[in-house]
Amino acid sequence: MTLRAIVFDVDGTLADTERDGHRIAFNQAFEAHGLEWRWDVELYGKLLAVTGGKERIRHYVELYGKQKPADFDDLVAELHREKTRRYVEILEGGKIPMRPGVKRLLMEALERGIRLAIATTTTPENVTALLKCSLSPDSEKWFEVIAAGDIVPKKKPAPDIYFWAMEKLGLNPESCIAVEDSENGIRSSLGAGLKTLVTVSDYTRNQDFSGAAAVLSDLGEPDSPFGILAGESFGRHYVDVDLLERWHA
Ligand code: XBP
Ligand code: MG
Repeated sequence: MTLRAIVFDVDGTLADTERDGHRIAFNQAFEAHGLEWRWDVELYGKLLAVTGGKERIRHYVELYGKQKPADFDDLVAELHREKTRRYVEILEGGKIPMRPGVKRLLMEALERGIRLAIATTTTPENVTALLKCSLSPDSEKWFEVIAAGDIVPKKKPAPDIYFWAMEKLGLNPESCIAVEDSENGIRSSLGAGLKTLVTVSDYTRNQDFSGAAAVLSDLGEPDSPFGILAGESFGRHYVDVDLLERWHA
């Protein structure tokens, strides 16, 4: 079957956003609300087991026995709004670059008429800001479908966000390939029936990627080859549309 579309995850895949982006923004929101909660690099790695920022805050409070105020639901919602504001500010500061090969692959795909989409659990404003600040001011329109955040109630690892994106694209999962960085992400994309390429990030390197078409360090560039953690790279050293077609076939 012909490859018609590439569906990208965002956090960890398009850019390394978690440690120096989302994590910092959560801590800033806690501080602004007079809370002593702080997520260091290691703790945040554990909390990433739960996708979705609001869900992650709740999980932390449950797991670490933090005291819940009576208006806990409102607090979570307000903390998360504040966190989103702070995260967008960080992106606007221009300090979170796209990962190697991302811009090159996106542009090649567009030139070759391969359709682009996004399937992420992060908040839609975060995606827009990342694309605008770190990729290109007009890059939101490179993507035909942006499936993000609470648009489906069940976040990754549930396949729902990919089902939603497939429906909007009007494509079968067999004609698409997903690019993910995490175990939760690949469970979601494989669950929806998409072949999946994994580019690992620091937080996800040791996770279980069984079922992946290949597992790489990153997409690579012509002058900076990817590392292969699993799968076949057909003698190639950076990911382009031809290589995606090989994995997809
Ligand atoms: C990663 C996530 C997100 C972010 C935080 O999403 O789980 O929840 O960590 O963003 P993906 P929000 O890898 O699917 O892009 O606070 O906006 O949820
Ligand atoms: Mg991810």
